Amino acid sequence: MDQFGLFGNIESEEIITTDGQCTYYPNFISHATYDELYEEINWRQDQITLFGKTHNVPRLHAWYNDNNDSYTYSKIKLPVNSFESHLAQIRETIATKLGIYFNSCLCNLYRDGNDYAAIHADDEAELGENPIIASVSIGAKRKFVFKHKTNKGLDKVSLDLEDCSLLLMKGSLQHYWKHELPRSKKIKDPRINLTFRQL
Ligand SMILES: O=C(O)CCC(=O)C(=O)O
Repeated sequence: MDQFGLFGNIESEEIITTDGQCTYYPNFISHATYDELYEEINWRQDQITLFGKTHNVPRLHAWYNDNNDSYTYSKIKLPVNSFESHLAQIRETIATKLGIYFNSCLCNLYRDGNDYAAIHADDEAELGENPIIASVSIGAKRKFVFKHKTNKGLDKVSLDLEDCSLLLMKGSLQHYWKHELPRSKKIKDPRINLTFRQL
């Protein structure tokens, strides 16, 4: 059972309040479900072509959507999967605690610190004008960095994404800020990231 109701006190920290909003919720989900999610999610290794060279995407990923819609980012078209038990349970926890119901999830598996997400904004047109994205972390603690797109006077903002945490990005954040999960060779353990979205 969730410890907090929809309007209860949830431990949180404001990370960005200028040009969009980003809030960090440590200990958001109560159970570490790494093994179950690892088995349940239909992971893919895709390839990406940059400057004429083809590489493996530096992580595994998978796409889930209620309406059978596929998703394309970085010119990679991800086939759709249907929500199953553990992923659906985490979606319910988010709906109960934050009052937001998501119809989609982009899942990422970072096998160790060599896997990463390059700097980008989640600004695909299908996500709408001001997307709300709830990003759940399970497994190894990883650093996450925001960089403002135009205001060079603003410092980078970085935080550690801990096991069982949730990062909520909303408002105009994707218009003004890019984010990345840098490579970190010291990290040997895997991490699953679930970015719930509304398509
Ligand atoms: O793994 C993460 O925390 C970030 C993933 C991400 O940036 C994305 O899926 O757009």
